[in-house]
Amino acid sequence: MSDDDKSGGGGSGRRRFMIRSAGTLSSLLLGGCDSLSHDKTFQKIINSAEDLNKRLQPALVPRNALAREYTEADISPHFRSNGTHYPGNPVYKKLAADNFANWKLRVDGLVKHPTDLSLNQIHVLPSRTQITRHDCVEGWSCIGKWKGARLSALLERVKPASEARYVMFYCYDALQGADHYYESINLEDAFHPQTILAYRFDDKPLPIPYGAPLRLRVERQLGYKMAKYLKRIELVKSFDHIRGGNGGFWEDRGYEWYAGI
Ligand SMILES: Nc1nc2c(c(=O)[nH]1)N[C@H]1C(S)=C(S)[C@@H](COP(=O)(O)O)O[C@H]1N2
Ligand SMILES: [Mo]
Repeated sequence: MSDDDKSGGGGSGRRRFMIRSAGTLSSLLLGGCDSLSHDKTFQKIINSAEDLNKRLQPALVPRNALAREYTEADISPHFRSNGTHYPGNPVYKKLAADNFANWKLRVDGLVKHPTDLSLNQIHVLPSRTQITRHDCVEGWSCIGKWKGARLSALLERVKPASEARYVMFYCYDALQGADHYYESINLEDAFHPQTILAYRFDDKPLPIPYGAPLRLRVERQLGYKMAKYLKRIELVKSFDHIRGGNGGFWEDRGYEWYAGI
């Protein structure tokens, strides 16, 4: 295995408690992935929880704190799949039928070297393997083992321009009338050691329900940040002009952008 940085972490007990309280508040308020998002009172509550998160998070989480990691014995017997389980569009179906041999990841936007990478090219980037807990905003968690290319390694290769501030992820699946799922993270999370583009799950090639052939893992945030079925990565200065302007599919439907746990 070509990974390192296996130590756990996550900060002192008190700090963790405070962070968890802020996270729990928003999880209690966030009922499920497809309800409440158009309710005005709900929106107000979410916005205040978001303010709380934004104020606590930078003060309490050291820049590179690692999300907790688990052992093989902790792995959930069944890992739930959520949101899209199998993108139904013909383009994705064709890629899947060819075992993703013709799939490529487009990386562009504010980078010096825009590029298209095949899965094989992604497999040879510096990687990391991690057993982590996935927390969905709907209130369930599963522990699973992921292996993927470090997003930092990919970014070092394409060289972000100095104006770049966020990494946008665009996916193959359409849902609820939106043409594609999309998400974003800031550069600090993008360069975090546990942020990987995962291509293996449970020591096997990433199965379709979990986002084949490539999905984001960003372990200090909730599940909806972790875009599956990746198609394109774009570095941007701001996401104001992208779809609803809130930086993600669920964010455009009322969820907070920084979904810290
Ligand atoms: N492309 C895409 N990515 C997605 C989703 C989705 O519907 N489409 N759902 C999100 C949500 S809400 C969760 S909890 C996780 C679920 O990941 P899993 O299916 O591996 O459990 O994926 C996230 N990423
Ligand atoms: Mo989720």
